[in-house]
Amino acid sequence: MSDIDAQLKSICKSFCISGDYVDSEELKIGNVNKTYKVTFCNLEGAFESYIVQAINGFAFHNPEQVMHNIDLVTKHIRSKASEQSVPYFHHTAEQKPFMFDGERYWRACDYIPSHTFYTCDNGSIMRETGRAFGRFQRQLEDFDFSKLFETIPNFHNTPKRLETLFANAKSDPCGLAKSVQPELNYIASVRDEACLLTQMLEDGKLPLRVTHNDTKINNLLFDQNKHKVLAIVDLDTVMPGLVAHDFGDAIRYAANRVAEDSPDYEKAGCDLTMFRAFTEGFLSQTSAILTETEIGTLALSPFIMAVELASRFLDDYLIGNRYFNINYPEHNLTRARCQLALAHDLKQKQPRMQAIVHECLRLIER
Ligand code: GN1
Ligand code: MG
Repeated sequence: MSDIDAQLKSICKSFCISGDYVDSEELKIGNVNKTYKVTFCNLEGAFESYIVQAINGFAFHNPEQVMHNIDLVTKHIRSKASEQSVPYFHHTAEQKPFMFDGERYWRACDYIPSHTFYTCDNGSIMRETGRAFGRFQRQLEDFDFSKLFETIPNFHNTPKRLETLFANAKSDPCGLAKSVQPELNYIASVRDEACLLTQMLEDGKLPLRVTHNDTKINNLLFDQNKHKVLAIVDLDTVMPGLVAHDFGDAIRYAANRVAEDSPDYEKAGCDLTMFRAFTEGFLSQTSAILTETEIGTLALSPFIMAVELASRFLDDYLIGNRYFNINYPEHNLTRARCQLALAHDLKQKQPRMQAIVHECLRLIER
């Protein structure tokens, strides 16, 4: 048995998972944590698989708080007995949803056989994606967000993200700032607009809610027929936030014509048919709970999320790739350029996107 197999076996035993260890496979998903699918053979001879993850301690300084949030939110959602659920996390003999091996924090949840999308050009899948993230908002509408820790402080504080980027561009620890001057100039030129959500929150114009904060379509598990969402996963960043963060991030990722890190970034852009489908689904679940001001921020939010994430990728590139997992040295730069190309396109499409939000709303209210 390899070292990693022995380690995963022992971690699963700490979570009281019984049966004979069969094997493990590293899943190359997510940009932050390390993820394995681990299979056991139970006493009846059937295979049962689990997702075992090491929480990235650089991104999450307090994994116990991350698991506290996940525990509360998953219990709340499960109590609603909706058709759409969340994964079940196993507990140790001490009733903890995590274990610390002296170096890293680990957790284990049931593996759910399902289908995952990474991009989407199908209207009904996109509508279901909007419904799923909207349903998540609705399921948590009566949850008191003050029970949650802010596990990554200022996660969607765009002004702070930009300040960090410009400060690191100035100190320039790896001598790369000059090579990304056009990207820095673009971000500086859209600074006010990109900071609008944070500004409105500070001005008391927008309410805090419980938000997922990582609403990529690949964080939804679809049934094998690919029609319905079975579960919403990756609850690491569940925190108090703005509805526009979840809406905008979902569009930024799934309605982009190319992948988030595509080197073909001149092709990046928002597919408005997909935007409309997502918006229809999302508002079908949330129109009754959102304020008029919140609805007014939806069309701009994908632009804001694209600029914010571009600044995070660019910042990580400038400081030597310390936060995001990368597959090649310029990976973060490619990601940043792709997000900026998308932002440029989203800015031009603002009037049409605003009109689509209002058309969808009229359809639902009719
Ligand atoms: C990270 O690791 P993953 O893919 O779940 C990041 C998100 C970014 C995303 C971009 C904790 O999420 O904020 O939007 O990459 N998560 C954290 O793909 O920083
Ligand atoms: Mg995530």
